[in-house]
Amino acid sequence: MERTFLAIKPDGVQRGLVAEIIGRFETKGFTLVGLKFMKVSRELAEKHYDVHRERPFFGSLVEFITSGPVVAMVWEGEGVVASARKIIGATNPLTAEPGTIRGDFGINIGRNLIHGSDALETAQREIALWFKDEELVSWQPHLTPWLQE
Ligand code: YYY
Ligand code: MG
Repeated sequence: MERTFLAIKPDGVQRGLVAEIIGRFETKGFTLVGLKFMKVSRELAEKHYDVHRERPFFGSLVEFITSGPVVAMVWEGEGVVASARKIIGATNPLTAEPGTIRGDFGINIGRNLIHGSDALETAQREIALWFKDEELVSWQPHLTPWLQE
C-alpha cells in the first residue's frame, strides 16, 4: 500500500495546530502507520532537504526545521502521496487555496507549517531517512469497509 512522509514543522507545533493538522489526514480516511515527536538534528535536516542544498534559503530552512520539535509521520492509503500534497496546499501559504492546511493557517513561505513528500520515490527515501522499520505499524483499521467499496 502507498505511503507518504509528513512532518508538522516547528511553527505548526508552536502554534498549537498539531491536532488540527493530524485530524485532516485522519478524517480524510488515511491510515497512520508511524508517528514521533522529536527535535531534528542538523544532520537529518540537511539530508532531508539535500535537493535544496544550493538554494539561497537552504541555511534558514535548516535553521528553522531544527529550531523546535516536529511531529514526524507516515500515512498510508491509495494515492496518499498526491492527495496529502493537495491537502497541504501550495508551498507559499499566501497563494495556497483556502481549505488547504497552508491556505488556512499560513502567510509566509518560510513558515508553511508542514512538509509532505512530493512523489512516490521521495516518500520512500524520506520514510527510510526518518523512521526505522520497527517504528512503522501495519494494522487493519475497522473503518476500512466504510471508506472503501
Ligand atoms: O515541497 P514544499 O515544501 O512545498 O516546497 P519545496 O519547494 O520542496 O521547498 C522546501 C521548503 O523550503 C518549503 O516548504 C519552504 C522553503 N522555501 C523557502 O523558504 N523559500 C522558497 N523560495 C522556497 C522554499
Ligand atoms: Mg518539497
